[in-house]
Amino acid sequence: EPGAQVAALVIGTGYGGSVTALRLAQAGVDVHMVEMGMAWDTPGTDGKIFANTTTPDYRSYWLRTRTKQPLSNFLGFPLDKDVPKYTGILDAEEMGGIVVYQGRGVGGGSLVNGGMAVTPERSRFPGVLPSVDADEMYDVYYPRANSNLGVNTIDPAWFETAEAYQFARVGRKQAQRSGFRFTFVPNVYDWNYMKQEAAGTVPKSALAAEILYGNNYGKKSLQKTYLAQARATGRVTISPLHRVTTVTPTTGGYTVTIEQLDTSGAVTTTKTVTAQRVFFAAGSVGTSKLLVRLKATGALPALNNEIGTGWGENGNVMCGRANHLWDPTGSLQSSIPTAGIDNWVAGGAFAEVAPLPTGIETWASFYLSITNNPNRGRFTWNAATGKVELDWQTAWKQPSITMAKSIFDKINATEGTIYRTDLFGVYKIWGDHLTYHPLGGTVLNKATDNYGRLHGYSGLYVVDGALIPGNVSVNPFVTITALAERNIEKVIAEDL
Ligand code: FAE
Repeated sequence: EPGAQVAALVIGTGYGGSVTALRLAQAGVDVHMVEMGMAWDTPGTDGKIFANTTTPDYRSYWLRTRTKQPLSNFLGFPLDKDVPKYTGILDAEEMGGIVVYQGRGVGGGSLVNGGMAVTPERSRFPGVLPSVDADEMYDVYYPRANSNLGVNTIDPAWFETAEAYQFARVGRKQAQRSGFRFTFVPNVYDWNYMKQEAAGTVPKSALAAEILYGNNYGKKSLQKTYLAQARATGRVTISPLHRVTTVTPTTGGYTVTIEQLDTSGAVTTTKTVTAQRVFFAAGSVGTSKLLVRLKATGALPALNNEIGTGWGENGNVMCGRANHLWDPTGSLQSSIPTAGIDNWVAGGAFAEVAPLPTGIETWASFYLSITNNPNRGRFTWNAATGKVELDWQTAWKQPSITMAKSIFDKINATEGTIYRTDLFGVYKIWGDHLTYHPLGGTVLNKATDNYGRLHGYSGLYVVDGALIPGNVSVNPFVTITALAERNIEKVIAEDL
């Protein structure tokens, strides 16, 4: 309602936002969450809430008229197609030198991601978040995050026989023949549900190639975990299709301006509310862009000069390898990855053995590598266009390619195989134009204090992936969740 007052306003409903809302509500605070994407609780024209990865439709992309599939080509043929402009689930945000993929809707990235729930090796943690006490994280907050997210691991015996994981067994065999460490990767997908999918007793989701545009059954997205718990407190309300545009101080808190959108992306109403406290949880890109603009345009001029800096892409780079005809990866591939090749210490790369769930035999092995790319971008305000830009160049991925090659050049040499050149264009080996893991831009202990309190303003907090300085060494959402658990506990104890 116009002129409404709220105790706590949370911008965004991804990992950081969901943890924050739940813990505030449990501490007795009324919370209002504002989410620019849709609620994703109503079936579409085909009776399903989410579209399949193999058949993108109006639900698949955030306000685009043409799909922008991460794997853009197959056998040299472009795969993208026209779709109606709609407030769909996956944003392929083109930011100069990089396409940043992000989830849009209640649940944020948990709606579209692969569910890989990885806690970084403890020895690497000081390199990830140097100002954070590692003992506390590994004794308290990582276990709390894993338990609340519903993280579980594949039954190793089932893995050995499952038709849908032949691609991963081939990946293991080849990794081990080249002397690399192969590890199982935990997930928030319900592995028991997947077993039932394989047995044909329940509707299929992972085994029907659902992933990028949402998952209709077995994945425990935030809607089923943190957000369900938050709603059950009775203290949390969520407004989907509402986008925060401005936050500025007023007596007793902050005036927050919010635009209501229709499903074409048009603004139908503009509202203002007064919030005692505001928690920025719009994701690394969303939070950083908002704060850079608010600082530059005078809404929050006292924010410090660290705002917008220290952004990284978790060193993401993709590639495929061509296998021999006698090494098929299977026509049925689960869309949920379950394993990785760990060459972080020697080569700076951790590679997920990823599925290519096309429904046909491809003789390809596909990998998403997370690498120790040292390059960092920054967000800046362009007064002429009235937009925030990201300073990042595609060439800055070269270290990532070199690190990924530390794994795949060796596997190719051992196996006598070559890279695929048909997945990202014509004669293009490396998917170096994109990231799934934007991190940083409002870094902990720099733009904020060591618990996410923004310097310059009391009552303003950053609680999401924007706090993490660019790289986690593994998939990021467990670390984002655990850090949010740590920070909100401190804020509740000291600030309320
Ligand atoms: P996030 O989840 O992005 O939530 C931010 C929310 O804020 C979104 O719902 C936005 O729509 C909303 N928002 C933005 N701006 C506004 C505004 N102005 N007003 C209102 N709402 C706004 O942030 N990570 C893993 O650990 N394992 C994986 O297997 C994995 N796979 C991935 C696969 C894909 C295709 C993608 C795109 C990501 C994947 N990730 C994975 C990354 C992971 O989803 C991501 O790090 C987290 O979702 C980030 O969490 P945050 O809370 O920072």
